[in-house]
Amino acid sequence: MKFVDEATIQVEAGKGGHGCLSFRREKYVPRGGPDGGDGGDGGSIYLEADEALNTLVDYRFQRKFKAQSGETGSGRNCSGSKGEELVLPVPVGTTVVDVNSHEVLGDLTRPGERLKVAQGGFHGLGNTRYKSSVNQAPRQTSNGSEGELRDLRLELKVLADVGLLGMPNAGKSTFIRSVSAARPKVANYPFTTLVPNLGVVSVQAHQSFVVADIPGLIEGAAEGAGLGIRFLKHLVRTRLLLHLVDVAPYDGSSPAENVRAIEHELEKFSETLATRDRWLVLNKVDMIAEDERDAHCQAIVDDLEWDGPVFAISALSGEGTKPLTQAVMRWIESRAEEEAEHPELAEREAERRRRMDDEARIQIAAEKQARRAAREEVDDFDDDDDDDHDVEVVYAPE
Ligand SMILES: Nc1nc2c(ncn2[C@@H]2O[C@H](COP(=O)(O)OP(=O)(O)OP(=O)(O)O)[C@@H](O)[C@H]2O)c(=O)[nH]1
Ligand SMILES: [Mg+2]
Repeated sequence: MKFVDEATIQVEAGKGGHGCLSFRREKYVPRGGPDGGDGGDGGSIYLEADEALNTLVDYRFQRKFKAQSGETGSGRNCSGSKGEELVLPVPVGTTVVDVNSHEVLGDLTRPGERLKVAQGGFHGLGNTRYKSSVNQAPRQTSNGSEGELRDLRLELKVLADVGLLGMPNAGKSTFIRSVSAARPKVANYPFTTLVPNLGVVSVQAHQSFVVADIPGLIEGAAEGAGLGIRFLKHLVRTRLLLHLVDVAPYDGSSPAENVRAIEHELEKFSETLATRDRWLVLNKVDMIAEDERDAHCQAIVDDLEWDGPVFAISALSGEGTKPLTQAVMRWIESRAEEEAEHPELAEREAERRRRMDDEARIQIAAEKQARRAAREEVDDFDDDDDDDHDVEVVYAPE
C-alpha cells in the first residue's frame, strides 16, 4: 500500500431542486389552486475520520467528488427528494485546508469525527408557496441554489505522543522495533525508512504511548537534500522528541556535530517545533568499551552544552531502553495531569500546533519549489511525483 500524506481534491455539493409550477387539474374541480411542490435540498459533502485508514492514497486516484442534487418538485404538492449526502472517509489525523483561501477548515483527530466541507444547495419553492389572498393563482416559483464547490487540500499527520528525530542510521527504526511491536525495516544504509512508522510502547498494563519513527534527516534537508524535511510535519502532533544520535558513527563524523546539523534543520523547518521538549538519546553505546562509555557520552554532552535530559542506550541490545520508556511514560502522564489542572495549557498547546502547522506549510512549499527547480535543470529527469512512496506502510498497534 502506498503511504500518501497529501492530496488535493475537489468537492461539489448537490444543487437544490427547483420549485414546481403546477395547478390542480381535476374533474369537477374548476380552477383548482396552485399545487407545485418544493424542490429537494442538494446533498452536502462530509469528511469523516476513519480508523481503518492510514493513507490518503485513494484521493490520488479519484480527485473529484460530487454529491447528488435535489430533485425538482412536482404537482400535487409533492416535494422533490433530497440529494443524498456524500461522506468521504479519511484517516484520523487529517487536516483540511481550503486551497483558495488557505483557511484551515478542520482537523479530524478523533475516529468518527465529521466535518462538512461543502454545503448542499437550498431547495427552490413551488408555486403553492406564493399563494396569498391577493394572488390565488401564482405563476411564481424559485430555483434551487447551487451546491458549494471547493478545492481542498488534505494533509495527514500521524498521531503519536513521541517522535523520533535523527540522522539516517542513527538507529531510530531499531529503537522502535526494540520497544514496540512495530517491525519497520532496519538496515545498515541511510534512508532505509521512507515513510513514518508507528509503534505502541507498553510500559506496563494500561500504560502505553505511541512513538513515530520518521525518515532520517541530513544537512540541507530544508533545501531538499536526502528525503527532505516534509516528514518533519509528522512530529508536529507529538509532545516530545527523542533525538537519537549514533555515538560511534562508521564515517567517523562527530556525534555532537550530527546533533547540531539536525537542530539546524529543525529550526529552519519550524522555530516552534525546535523549541519543543527534546531529549538526547545517545545510541549504540554497545560500540564503546564499557570502561570508556561514561567519558565518551559525557564528552558529547559537554560539547553540545546540553542541559536537558540525556539517555544512553543500545537500541540493538535493548540496554537502557527500559529506563527511557519509563521516563517518557512518566513525562506524558505528568503533562496530562498538568493539563487537566490548568485547562489554559491545552489552549496554548493548540495555538502552538497551529503555529507549527503554518510554519511547516511554508517550508514544505519552499522545499517543493527547490526540488522542482533542481529537476528542471536535469533534462531527462524521471518526473515522478515525489510525494509517492511505493512501499509498505507499517502500522502496528500492538
Ligand atoms: N551496534 C549497534 N548497532 C545499531 C544499534 N542501533 C541500530 N544499529 C544499526 O544501525 C544501522 C541503522 O539502523 P536503523 O534502525 O535502520 O537506523 P534508522 O535511524 O532507522 O535509519 P534510516 O531509516 O535510514 O533513517 C543498522 O545496521 C542497525 O543494526 C545499536 O544500538 N548498536
Ligand atoms: Mg529507519
